[in-house]
Amino acid sequence: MATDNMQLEAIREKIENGKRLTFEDGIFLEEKADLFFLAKMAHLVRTRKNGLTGYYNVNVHLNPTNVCVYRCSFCAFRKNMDEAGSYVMSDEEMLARAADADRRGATEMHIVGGLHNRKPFEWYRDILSLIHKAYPKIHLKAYTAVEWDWFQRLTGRPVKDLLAEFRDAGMGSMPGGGAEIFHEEVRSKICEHKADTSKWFECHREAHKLGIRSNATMLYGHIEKPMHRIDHLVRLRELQDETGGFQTFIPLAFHPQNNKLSYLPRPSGLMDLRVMAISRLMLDNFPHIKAYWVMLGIKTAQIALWHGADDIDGTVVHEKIYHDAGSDSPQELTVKEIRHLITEAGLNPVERDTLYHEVIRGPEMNWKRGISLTVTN
Ligand code: V47
Ligand code: SF4
Repeated sequence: MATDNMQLEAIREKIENGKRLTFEDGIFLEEKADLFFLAKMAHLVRTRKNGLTGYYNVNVHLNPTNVCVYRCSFCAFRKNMDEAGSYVMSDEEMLARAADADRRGATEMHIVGGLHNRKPFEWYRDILSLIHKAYPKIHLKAYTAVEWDWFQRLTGRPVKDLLAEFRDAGMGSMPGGGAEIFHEEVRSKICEHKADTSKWFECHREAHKLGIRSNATMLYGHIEKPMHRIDHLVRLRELQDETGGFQTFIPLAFHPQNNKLSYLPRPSGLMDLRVMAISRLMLDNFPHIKAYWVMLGIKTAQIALWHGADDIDGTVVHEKIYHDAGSDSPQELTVKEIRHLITEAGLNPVERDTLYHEVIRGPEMNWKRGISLTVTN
C-alpha cells in the first residue's frame, strides 16, 4: 500500500508534468496535503498559465430586484414581494446606474438578481437593451443559469432561443452564479427548488455552443464535505473539456449572516486558501481562477494570488448579495487600491475586460480594447 508521502509525491509529479489529477487525487489533497504543498503546486500551475500577472477589471454591479420566488437557505438577499426592504428598480434608476458606470470608466456591468413573481421575461431582456443602447461599449455580464432556467419556465421556450434573443438585446456573457454545490446530497438541502444541476449545465453548454462565454462558481464552507467540492470541480472540468467556453472559476466563501444557515461559522482563512489552491489544481482546463475580494476580504484575496488565483475581480460598486449576508469588505476599491494590492504582492497588475482582452486607458475615462490575454494550455 502506498504511503501518504508516496501518494503526495505521485501527485507532485503529475502536476509538474502537466498531467491531470483524478477525483481520488483531489480527495487526497483535501484530506492530506498541507497548505504549503497546495500553495506551491497551485502557484506553479498559475504561473504556467498566467505568468505573474494579477488581473482586475473596472465593473459595476446591478441587482434589478431582490424579490425572489425561491428561498435558498444561504441567501440573505431575497425578499418576498410585500416584505419591508423589497425593491424593484425602475428603468430610470437602472439607466442612472449605467451612466454612473460609464462615468467611472467601467468596462462591465454585472447584472443578476431575484426571480420576481410578477415580472415577465421581457422585463429582464429589456433591461439589457435599455442599457446596451445607451452605453454599447459596456459589456453586460448578465443572468445566471438559475435565471435562464426561470425564463425557460416562464416561456416554455428552449434556453438556446432565449440566450440568442438576449444576446441580440445586448448580453455579452454569463456570470457563474447559481452553481452552489452540484451534488444532490447538498443541493437538495440548500436550494432544492431552483435550477437543478443538469439545468445549470444545460444553460452553460447551450451558451458555449452559441459562442457566449461564461464563468462558474462554487459556494463552499457551509454543509458540504470535501467529496462534494471535488465532485463539483470534476463536473465543471468535464464540461470545459467538451466546450472550452468557461473563462474563470470563482470559489465563493459562504457568509452566514441573515440567512437560514446563520448557525454555521464562516469558513476560515485556511479553508479559503486551500479551496482556492485545490480549485486551481483540479481545473486544469480553466484559464483563470478568481479571488473575488468582496467575499474573501481584501487581505485573503491578496494572499490568494499566491494560492492559484490570477484575478481579483473589479472595482465593484453597489454589491448587495454578500453585503446583505454580512460581508465586511468595502463597497468599492479604487483602481489605485487594486493595483497597489497586486503590486504589493509582487505581481504585475493588468486591467482586463470581461473577455480577458487588455484594456488600454487613454486620457479621462477613455479606454479601448487591446489584445486577448488568455493563453489556452
Ligand atoms: O449563486 C448568495 C452566492 C452567487 C451567499 O461570474 C452567497 O464573475 C456566500 O455568481 N454567502 C451569485 N455566497 C454571485 C456570483 C458571482 C460573484 C462574483 C463574480 C461572478 C462572475 C459571479 O452568490 C450565488 C450564490 O452562490 N451567494 N448568498 C452567501 N450568503
Ligand atoms: Fe433567489 Fe438567488 Fe437568493 Fe436563491 S440565491 S433565493 S435564487 S436571489
